[in-house]
Amino acid sequence: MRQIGESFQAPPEFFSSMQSATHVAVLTGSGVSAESGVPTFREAQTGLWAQYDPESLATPEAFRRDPALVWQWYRWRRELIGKAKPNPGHLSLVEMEALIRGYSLITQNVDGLHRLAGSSAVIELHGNIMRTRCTRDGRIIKETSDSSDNLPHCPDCGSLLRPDVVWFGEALPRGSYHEALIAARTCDIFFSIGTSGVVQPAASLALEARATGAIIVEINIDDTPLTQFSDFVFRGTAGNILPSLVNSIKGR
Ligand code: BV8
Repeated sequence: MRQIGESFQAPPEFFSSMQSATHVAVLTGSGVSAESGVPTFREAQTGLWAQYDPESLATPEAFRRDPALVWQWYRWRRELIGKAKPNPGHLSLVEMEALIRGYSLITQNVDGLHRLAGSSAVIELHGNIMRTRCTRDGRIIKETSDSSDNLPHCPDCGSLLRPDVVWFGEALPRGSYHEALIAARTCDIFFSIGTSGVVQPAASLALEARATGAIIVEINIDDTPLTQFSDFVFRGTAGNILPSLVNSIKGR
């Protein structure tokens, strides 16, 4: 494993691997959106939400127990994310997509910032916080005003609506996860960017890629459980490292 700091140039073997790659898969986590002002998932929350652990709120049990509290949390996050703009990390991944013939962008993030940045084939493993769905039949619903209980209900069947995200204990969207697994198993290089590598099954995708001989590249500010399995580790922020990597690839 080659650990490269924020100011060092990537080694030549990194660029030769990129040049010969026919399929690159990228997995992103909340660290990629941190520089857009979106708090990372395990970062302490602020204000009213500082007393809550996101993992305790992002569950069907929490929603059953107190749907108003969970909706308040999601509305707070939606407002924050609504003001967020893609950062140089997101924009560099759009450029990388244009440089590589086969490219898959898999994200655990629910903020939609990759699409907003211009990435095309984004695989959203954990849904999208800006979408709302009916709890009865799962259809995506355009939210109207809240009813008397100050909660959004389906205009067709009256059932409670929920954010269209995957909560802990819920299965990932079958199609998205299958697509991500295929990308991990068929890529030459797998990038893991801005993720603590804790949440399953997303965290296992890098090991799936490694098992089929892919080169593993980690870009993160901290060590993670994946660091020891990575061929190249770029320690620093995605917003700094990705633009310099992509510019170096373009310049070759
Ligand atoms: C499932 C949507 C089965 C909601 C999210 C015990 C062992 C193993 C697994 C489990 C277990 N117990 C339970 C499980 C399963 C569980 C799980 O993995 N739990 C973990 C916590 C142990 N997983 C599930 O429940 C999944 N479902 O397993 O279903 C099943 C099958 C069939 C039928 C029924 C059930 C569902 C998981 C999805 C949960 N939903 N989000 C919402 O957002 O409200 S996950 C949530 O975590 C976000 O999506 C987030 O993206 C994701 C992962 O976190 P990270 O992105 O990694 O964020 P984190 O803050 O942790 O790390 C940020 C990193 O970035 C840090 O390393 C930091 O250093 C770095 N960083 C910060 N700034 C920067 C940076 N890096 C670079 N640049 C920077 N500027």
